Amino acid sequence: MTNDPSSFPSDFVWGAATASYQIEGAAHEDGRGESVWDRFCATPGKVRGGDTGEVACDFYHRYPDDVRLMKELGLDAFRFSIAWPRVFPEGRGTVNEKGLDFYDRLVDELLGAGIEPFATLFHWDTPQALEDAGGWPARETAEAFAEYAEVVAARLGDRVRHWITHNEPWVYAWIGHAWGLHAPGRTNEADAVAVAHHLLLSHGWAVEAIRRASPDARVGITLNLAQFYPATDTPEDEAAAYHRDGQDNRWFLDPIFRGSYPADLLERNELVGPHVRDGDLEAASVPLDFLGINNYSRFIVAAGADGPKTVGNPDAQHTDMGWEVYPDGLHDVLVRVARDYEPAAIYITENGAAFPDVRVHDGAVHDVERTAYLESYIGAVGRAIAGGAPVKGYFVWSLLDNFEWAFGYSKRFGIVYVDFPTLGRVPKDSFYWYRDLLASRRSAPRPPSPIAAA
Ligand code: IFM
Repeated sequence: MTNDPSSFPSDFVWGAATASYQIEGAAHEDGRGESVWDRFCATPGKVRGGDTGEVACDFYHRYPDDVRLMKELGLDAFRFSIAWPRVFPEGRGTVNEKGLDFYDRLVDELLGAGIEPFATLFHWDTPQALEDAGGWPARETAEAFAEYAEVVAARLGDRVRHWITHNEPWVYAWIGHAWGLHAPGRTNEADAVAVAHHLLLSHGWAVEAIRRASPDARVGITLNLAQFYPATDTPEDEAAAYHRDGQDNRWFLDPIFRGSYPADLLERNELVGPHVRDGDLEAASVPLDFLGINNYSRFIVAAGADGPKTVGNPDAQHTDMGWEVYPDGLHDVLVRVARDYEPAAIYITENGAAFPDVRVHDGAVHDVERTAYLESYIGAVGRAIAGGAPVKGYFVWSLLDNFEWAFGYSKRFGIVYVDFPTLGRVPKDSFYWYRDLLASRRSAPRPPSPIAAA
């Protein structure tokens, strides 16, 4: 059996994850300001089918029902993000109390249901006013983020114990600023490097701000990490894989855990140099309580005439995102990060799969592939724990089908199906599988505690 209960500690946290723009809707309610994603969605041709997050899953209004679903699922924890433009409609300055009130209500609802809130401060919805003033390529945005972190932690820190500063800074920096496929849609490598630096810097400042406001807080950052495997064992392919690992993984892991950028990425170091001031890397490497890891797939890399190139594995199963299903990749990345960076703790803050789900005649969603995916990846987590990785929790992405960024509503990641025309929720078979897994963990026999045995 892949999911041996004994490989998961009894205090392992089982959760589900979401993000503000992807589920909340209520884009114009209670004083929320415009975010870069509102602007991006309103720009023709940027998001598939012209979809937007205006309504999304309407979680803003339906959260009590969704928390009831979470309770039925048996979640220990729920990961959500806070929409910065709800709290500061103009990015900084006057606080919008009604925006904070929403998260107050959500946190109380979760705690009332016995579910631990894990709050992410930034899951990509930068206030448009800050983008207009220079955005993340400008250092002032990092300062604004630290102010925002302090205000939110002061309001919620008496009840929220787990905080994540940023979600996937690589994605926000590169896909949003070099590739132009995400908001704010810039296409400049130098901007992406500056953004990454300011995200790292603001992360460090925010950790301090959260701890000032809430001394018992446990704070971390979430990175998208994947293993890069050389296509062959030639030195060229090995070097190509190491290079890609540097660009995507080490460019964030090294500053956070070692206080330096990886020296082998020469062009990147030239670009970042002008942005790095004395003390920045000390700030970015503030000791953390945990590292969040989002993982979905792996990459195979070969040396090419124009540099490293990612090659596919046509024999493997792929999800609706075109991502290879490769649970060993999660195992390998966990073991490698634990060995090379020794984080105090790791949470898998996202893992899951999009498949083209349909409701059949009985109204149910028989998402056999997602269930198999989750089972195999959770099995990989168990093996990584047995191999010494300090993994303390796992959050499935996602609780609900939701707005999948540039793909709009065309990709379904939820374990709960959302019928977008009616906004009705239909738990999929994977929901019931996850519910039963969580229930079986709770009832699994535990080794006698040393105190009881003494
Ligand atoms: O939907 C996203 C999420 O916002 C960040 N991590 C990856 C998910 C799937 O693409």
